[in-house]
Amino acid sequence: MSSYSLMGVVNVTPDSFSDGGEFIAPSAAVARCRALVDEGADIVDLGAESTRPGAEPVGELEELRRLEPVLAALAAEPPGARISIDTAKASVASAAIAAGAEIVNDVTALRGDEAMAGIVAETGVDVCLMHMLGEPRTMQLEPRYEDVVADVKAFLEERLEFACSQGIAQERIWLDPGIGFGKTTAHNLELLRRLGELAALGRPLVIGTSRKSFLGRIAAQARGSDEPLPASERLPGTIATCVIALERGAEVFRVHDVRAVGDALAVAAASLRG
Ligand code: HH2
Repeated sequence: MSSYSLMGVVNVTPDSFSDGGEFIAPSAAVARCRALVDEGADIVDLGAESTRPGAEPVGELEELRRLEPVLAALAAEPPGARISIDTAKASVASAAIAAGAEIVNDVTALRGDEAMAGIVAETGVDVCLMHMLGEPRTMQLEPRYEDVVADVKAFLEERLEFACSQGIAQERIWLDPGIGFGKTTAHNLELLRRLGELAALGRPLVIGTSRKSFLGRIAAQARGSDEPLPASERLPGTIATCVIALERGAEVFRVHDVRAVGDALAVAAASLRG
């Protein structure tokens, strides 16, 4: 991996928190993948089940129905970036890998489907293991930690060990603190501030702050307003947090706005290098 990678988000969903419904038509999703690659995405992360707070789970058949035409079109004409599949279901990961996906982004960190670890091990793809407290439907109801960074670190360490015990090569594993997944604004900020403690685990760190609601809450507060900024106005906060995360060792940036974040990270990286 170069010093960092840009992972562009493509949500083939009717209900994602920032772009739900925009890319549910297969042609729109495929066009979005190609546009994000033009913007500089090294990876496109395709997902067909929203994990926003309060989201209801999507069945396997529906998830496959949304993804299959998109995967087929990308297999017929590869987009020029690695394809990642954002799913917790082994059957969906398997279909995506058969169509050319090289990364499994599992927000349950191999806890959602007991067949997932085996699929990842057998196929030798990369896998992102993310921390989440609880499940999307309920995760924002008063999340509590002893010490959020220590708790997330212990979880990721345990999941890393589990993945290796299932035959997944350590070099294939990426880790993600799961910004916004069962976390308050204070938890998210502390994870960002102390990200170096997670980088010490020695595996590439993925960070996903893009357009998340805590950014809208902080910016609104600074303006003296109680009304959080909408997702469409959270790009400045996304950039600020990505730059901080880069400085603290993150390597993969999962974002909706690839061009803008890419430009910001290029300048930040050049400054950090001196
Ligand atoms: N965040 C979301 C989804 N998948 N995967 C990783 N590894 N890290 C994240 O932070 C992460 C993720 C939520 O964002 P989005 O896909 O835009 O929304 P939704 O879940 O509503 O589709």
